[in-house]
Amino acid sequence: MHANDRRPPKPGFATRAIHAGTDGSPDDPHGALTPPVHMTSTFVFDRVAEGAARFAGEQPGHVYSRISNPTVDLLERRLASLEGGTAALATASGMGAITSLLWTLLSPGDEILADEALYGCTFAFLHHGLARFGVHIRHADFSEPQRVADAIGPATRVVYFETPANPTMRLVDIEAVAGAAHARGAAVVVDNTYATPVLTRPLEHGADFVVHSATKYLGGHGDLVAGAVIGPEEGIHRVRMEGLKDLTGAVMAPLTAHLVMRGLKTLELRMERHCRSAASIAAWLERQPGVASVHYPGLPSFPQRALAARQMHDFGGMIAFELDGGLEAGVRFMDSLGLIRRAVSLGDAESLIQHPASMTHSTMTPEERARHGIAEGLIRLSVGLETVEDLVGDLERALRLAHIRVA
Ligand code: 4LM
Repeated sequence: MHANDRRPPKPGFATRAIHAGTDGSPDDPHGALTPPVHMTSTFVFDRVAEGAARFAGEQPGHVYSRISNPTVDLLERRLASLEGGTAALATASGMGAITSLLWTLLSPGDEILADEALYGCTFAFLHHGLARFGVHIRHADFSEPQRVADAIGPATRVVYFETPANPTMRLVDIEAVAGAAHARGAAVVVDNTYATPVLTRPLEHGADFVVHSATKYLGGHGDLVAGAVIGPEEGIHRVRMEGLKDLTGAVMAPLTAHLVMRGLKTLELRMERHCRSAASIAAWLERQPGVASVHYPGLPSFPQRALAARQMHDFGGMIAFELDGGLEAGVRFMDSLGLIRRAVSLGDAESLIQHPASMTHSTMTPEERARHGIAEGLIRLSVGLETVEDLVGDLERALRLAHIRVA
């Protein structure tokens, strides 16, 4: 750094996860360390003219908490900083984020091109929601960027994917797909729920918008449902004023914003443990003779290992695997677990296990799952923060009880 450069260096990720969005002084008249939770629906205008000016966008300031709220606003500034965007919009759920964004970007006659593997309710929103309102839905195998380039047509407005994808763990090369989409004038939306901004920042690779289920790693404690959209200032303003305010109304409550900010303080720390434990559990699972396949981006056997190493800072806390004996063996095994909880959702301190075909992806028909690469016997494990030896012990005991061969 030049000796005369007085600008402070850009704070690191963990510093921003704790402080971004504030100017360094307490946001509270009493000097409280943690920001106040502004539990209010509406905001008082001094005079009618002031209210009119705020409604017209001629004067800054809050109007009504379906549009903005100071506590939610602080979370939004923090999320924008962590994802490397200029603005963010917090929502009541991940689905609230996805629906608010896509209803803003798409009109009847437009087309959305999406990857094959997607969270089940996102798939359902496309096929049973948007499709009913005249939006055309198409899928391609996004693990091959050329297939995306070939599939984009003149009506394609949005290119949409998850990386790693729920539940298959397949990755998408964000830069290559964004290049193909932008060459044809389509906006790129990436669901970054699995990776989190600790591991991948899609905007830095050329994506236009990032969406999150903040219910998962961002909140991190299994005690809330929340979502977010991050992107450019103008685009986020449109999503706020059209998608959120008038179309979905999927507004985040101030107390939820407070809880997500509490979770964010330890996000980087938690991700380190999630990644370390998941890497050793994936390697252990792969060594068991009765385990037919393990899908984890950090394994040498993972087909997209090189892309994972290039695009992700670490390999995440999610593992998908199949057992010899398929679905029937998988059910026996999951029912034999003690410490690891049978539940949907992910990214919590508690390790959670679930069966996509009958749970998160039961929104798809068996034919749709087969077409989109989701095996009926696939098991999804969200590796939590418990002592890793205890998790391995639980998995080993359950494999033995289910009569599946262990090493
Ligand atoms: C689950 N997932 O997989 P809300 N995007 C992704 C997701 O995994 C989810 C959402 C959006 C699961 C929920 C039961 C990649 C959700 C939707 O649930 O609306 O916050 O997020 O187990």
